[in-house]
Amino acid sequence: MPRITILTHADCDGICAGSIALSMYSSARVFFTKPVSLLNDLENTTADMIVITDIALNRRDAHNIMREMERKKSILYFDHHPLPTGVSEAEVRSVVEKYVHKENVSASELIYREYSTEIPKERIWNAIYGAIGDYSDNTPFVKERLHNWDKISLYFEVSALIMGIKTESFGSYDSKRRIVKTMASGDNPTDIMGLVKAASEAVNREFDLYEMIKRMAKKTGKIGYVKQIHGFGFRGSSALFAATVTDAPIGICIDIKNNKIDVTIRTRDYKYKLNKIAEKAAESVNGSGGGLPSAAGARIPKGTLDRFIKKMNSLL
Ligand SMILES: [Mn+2]
Repeated sequence: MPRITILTHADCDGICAGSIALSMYSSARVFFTKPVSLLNDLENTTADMIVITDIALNRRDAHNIMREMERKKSILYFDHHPLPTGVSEAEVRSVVEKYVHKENVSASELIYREYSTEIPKERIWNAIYGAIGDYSDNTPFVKERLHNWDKISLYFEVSALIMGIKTESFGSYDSKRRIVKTMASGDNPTDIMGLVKAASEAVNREFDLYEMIKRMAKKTGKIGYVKQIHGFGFRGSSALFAATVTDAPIGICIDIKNNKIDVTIRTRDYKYKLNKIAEKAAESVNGSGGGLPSAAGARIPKGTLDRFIKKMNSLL
């Protein structure tokens, strides 16, 4: 039997897309990765076939990743992130067996549509959860199918998933792998022991977080920012609240550790293309950045934060 590995993102869309991939390839092993680790994880994967879902190509590694993809025999790649500058869809397509790429559609919808006739039809729920989690539930495909089910129940399920995985109890890759397996088998997020309780704790923490950010956030130019907010899953909310409380269009949450700085970027104004801004500002200080137009991130070297923020402001 061929050995199959699924490499997916550890957020809601990634978990849902991974669960659809696992419904299709039930013998596969599931691992989580992210754009900055994809190259390394690909190099270390020895499977005969690799399914990649919801992982962007970042500009720094894109060419090495494509070279590695070409070296591997069989790669199926489902993603919805914008391609980095200088990389074309045709180039990616030429190095993989299957490439399904479309922006403004969740990775979960993309992979579900590919396999819909081969997996149980209820897996559409997983696709809908991924789409809602990704703020991509306004596509014609998802909108039409939302009508078939009780929308409120689906939103409850996806809220349990998104908020639950923000807590320590579901922070590990092992616990997220358990969620992927449960959802691949046809169970729902609320069937996962402890997830609903964790989600309700996360909601309470998020209200507390807002109060804290109100006291801590500062503003420079068009950017509201906060530093060193603990709890990994809350960085996106922290960045957004930093924008909200400083009345800035853009908010960032800064996490400094050892010799690198992780920056999470969110906006309240969807006219900005945060992925492009993150990419350019990070590169100006020898870091790397990217993501989605409305939710992006960057990793930059220690000591470059002021220059990074200045560059962001000039790009804005
Ligand atoms: Mn994702």
